[in-house]
Amino acid sequence: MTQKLAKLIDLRGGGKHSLLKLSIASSVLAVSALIVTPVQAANLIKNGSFETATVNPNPGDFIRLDAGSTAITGWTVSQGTIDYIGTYWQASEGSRNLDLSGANAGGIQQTFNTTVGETYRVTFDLAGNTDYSPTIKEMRVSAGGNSADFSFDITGKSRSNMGWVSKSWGFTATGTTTTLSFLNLVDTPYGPALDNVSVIALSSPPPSIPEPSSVLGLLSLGVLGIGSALKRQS
Ligand SMILES: [Ca+2]
Ligand SMILES: [Ca+2]
Repeated sequence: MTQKLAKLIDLRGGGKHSLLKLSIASSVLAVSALIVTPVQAANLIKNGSFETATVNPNPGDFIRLDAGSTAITGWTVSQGTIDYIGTYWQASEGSRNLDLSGANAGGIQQTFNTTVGETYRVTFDLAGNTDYSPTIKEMRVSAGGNSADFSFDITGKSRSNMGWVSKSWGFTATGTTTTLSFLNLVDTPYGPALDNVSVIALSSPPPSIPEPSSVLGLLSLGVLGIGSALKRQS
């Protein structure tokens, strides 16, 4: 019996046990798929960590981008200039991030699909250019006709200890597309630093997570399937 079972579940073989193998494999796959179902809502922002672009800052360097630039995948520089930071200072996530000031107050934006009346949560990581004043960096996030201002104090921070903090804000969509915008509010070359942007729909239905009983049920079905198939083989 043990030998027979071992033989039956050897998926390398072919021939008469194919149907049984398919049945076992399907059960295992079905249960696996349920177990690995992701529990986080999808980020609606493309390239929220600024890791991909048509430019490639060298380590220890950065690249200045002008208004209108779409060099950073998914994003458009909306005003002034920004610095696309390579390894000049510590990123919050991955190896690239932004100084929302290039030589002057800059901004960046991205447009994505939304549902009118739906509420969304924006999260991002904020720090500041530690090279020079102002000590307090100020920036504005806006979407759906609303905005909120955030500040960051660079006191005690450095390029290797940026002190990144996570910020969040919510808005309700007024259109089928929404533009999320980040603006530097102080006209200086040493601006707020931005990384790790995410937008999720708050009222989207929770991902399908099966009750433990239904997982057990599926497992039982799989075992029953194997059992009856074994009987048929006897
Ligand atoms: Ca990043
Ligand atoms: Ca700068």
